[in-house]
Amino acid sequence: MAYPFQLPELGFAYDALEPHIDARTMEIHHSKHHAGYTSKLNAALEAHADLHDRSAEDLLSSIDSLPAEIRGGVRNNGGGFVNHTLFWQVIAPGGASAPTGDLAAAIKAACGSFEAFRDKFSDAAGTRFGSGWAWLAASSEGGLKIYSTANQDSPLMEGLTPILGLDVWEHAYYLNYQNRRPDYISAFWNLVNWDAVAGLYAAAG
Ligand code: MN3
Repeated sequence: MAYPFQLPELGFAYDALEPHIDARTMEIHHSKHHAGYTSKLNAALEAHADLHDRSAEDLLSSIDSLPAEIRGGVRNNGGGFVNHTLFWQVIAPGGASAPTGDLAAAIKAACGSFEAFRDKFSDAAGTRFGSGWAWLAASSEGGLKIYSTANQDSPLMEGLTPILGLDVWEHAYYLNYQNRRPDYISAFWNLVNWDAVAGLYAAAG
């Protein structure tokens, strides 16, 4: 997908993730926040026709080579566009509770066990100060990195492919969880679409 970027549709209803993520939060998150990043990304790129054939992922991967006057706008809003597009892909109602196959083996190699991976990811999400994301990201060699970024920064900006992300901005959970970010993180594990994450991992190699 290239300019003009369009807000992707959710693959499920706003209330499909209840009780873990409530319908009102999903509606605002998708139709207001994600829509806002999308329109602001388009606005940043409007006068730069030479960039109109580039994917948002490609723009983030080469963020340092973009014109200085739009670098911040693409970093924040291109990041917001791409990060939320991924987020809606990797959460779903009623998925498998754990990965299988190559992804399961890579997680075990990186962390020792699935439980240890979950603890490490949850810790990254819980300790990110302020707004940001927790990530499971893959290198082109198949290695995995578990960490967090600030604001809308993407693993693409450091040459990694994000395959699982958790939004820990307050707008992602505040209506239902208020200040209880750890409860939101715990609930997230009920929603991970491991088939989608495995597909992204296979494509990243
Ligand atoms: Mn968000």
